Amino acid sequence: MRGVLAVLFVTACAAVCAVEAADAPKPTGPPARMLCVDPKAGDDGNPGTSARPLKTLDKALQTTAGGEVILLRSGRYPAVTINKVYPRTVTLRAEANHKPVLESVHVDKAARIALEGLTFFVPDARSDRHVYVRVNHSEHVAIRDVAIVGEINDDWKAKKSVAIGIGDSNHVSVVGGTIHHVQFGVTCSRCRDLRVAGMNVGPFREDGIRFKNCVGVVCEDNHVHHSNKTLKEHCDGIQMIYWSHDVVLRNNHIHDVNQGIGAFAASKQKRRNWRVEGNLIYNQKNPNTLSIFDADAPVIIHNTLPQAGPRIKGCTGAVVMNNIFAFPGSAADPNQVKREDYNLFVSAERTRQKPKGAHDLLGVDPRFVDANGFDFRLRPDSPAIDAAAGEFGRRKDLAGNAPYDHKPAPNRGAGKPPYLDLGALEYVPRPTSKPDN
Ligand SMILES: [Ca+2]
Ligand SMILES: [Ca+2]
Repeated sequence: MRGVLAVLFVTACAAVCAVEAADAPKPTGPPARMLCVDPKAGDDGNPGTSARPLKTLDKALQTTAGGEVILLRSGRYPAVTINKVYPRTVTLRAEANHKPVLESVHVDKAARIALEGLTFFVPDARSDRHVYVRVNHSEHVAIRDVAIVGEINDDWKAKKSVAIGIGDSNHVSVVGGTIHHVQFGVTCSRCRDLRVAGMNVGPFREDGIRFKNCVGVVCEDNHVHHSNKTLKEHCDGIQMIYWSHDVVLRNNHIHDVNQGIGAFAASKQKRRNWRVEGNLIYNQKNPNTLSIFDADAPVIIHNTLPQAGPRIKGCTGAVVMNNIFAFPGSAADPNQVKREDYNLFVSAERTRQKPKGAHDLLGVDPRFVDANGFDFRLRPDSPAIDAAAGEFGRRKDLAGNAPYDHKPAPNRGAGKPPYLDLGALEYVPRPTSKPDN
């Protein structure tokens, strides 16, 4: 069943990438100049053409004035720093059918840089805390389809490393890559306008994706899995330390971690404008599966927590709607929750207070396809189908499916559309040709 979800996620990631491509700024002016780098056959005295490539990435960066695509051919590249503000985007891209492998890229006080399709490796003589891609004091940086592979050996959990570390930067996107065997996957501190989407992160040691003191975060369609469960401390799929404002955590698939989504005590100011939508979290070690603390009016909708309830603490005016939870957890604290309704609670046990929504379902089996096999899609006879409040502008789910009107199920939901499903995965008929139907 993991395979089923894996297929779902390929679809989701493809959708994300398509959206991202559509959002990318359209090139203006003359076509981008190409500069070729070949660390084996190149020469820095060459003009950088396909027939006569440069040898080093440093030389290509010195040659660049802005707007170029630097095509990297197979080979190993030492650590490089990019510290120019370019007038047009400079793209470092793996040439087709080539696999350039880099030690690290440091984007420092720079602007308009794109990294595409690059692979990063562990240097032979590594520092104690290796950062593969570091972005500091920069803006308009796009990191797409990178592969960052840490040390795959018995002691990888003891090594300190950050796959992608972003600090004090604006307009940065990390889309569609793979990260594993590192301490932290993607960390972002004191940034504005961030997008982390379609990433596959795991296994990792401490946090998969982490935000601290950021404004304007979209974190969606990520698959974050397998933290180091032997550590007692906070090891979250997605962790938000201190405050961050204007945050969307949407359609993330998180499993086999210590904790799922953790937004714990914000000491200095309450979090503002949070939307936690459509996340599927299971096989967590600690009870902190979805913890939202110290937020003003967070909107918590369409999440599926088949083995847990949410923890809402120190919040005001929370909206908790359209979720599937194993049990109510602390979601029904009347002092913190403004609206709670249209949720399905599998079990009435461990209930601190009774759910207060008139349309909440309590002690009801959601009829997952195969809960033991971790397939948390809905069966066609699920009571969660066409039963949600449709007023929150829910679009596609984490499998890329739009709201679907299942004709045999009465539309018991409210608002528009009245046929939205509870939880993270919208029911859609599966192709009849598949053998498991
Ligand atoms: Ca539906
Ligand atoms: Ca229907």
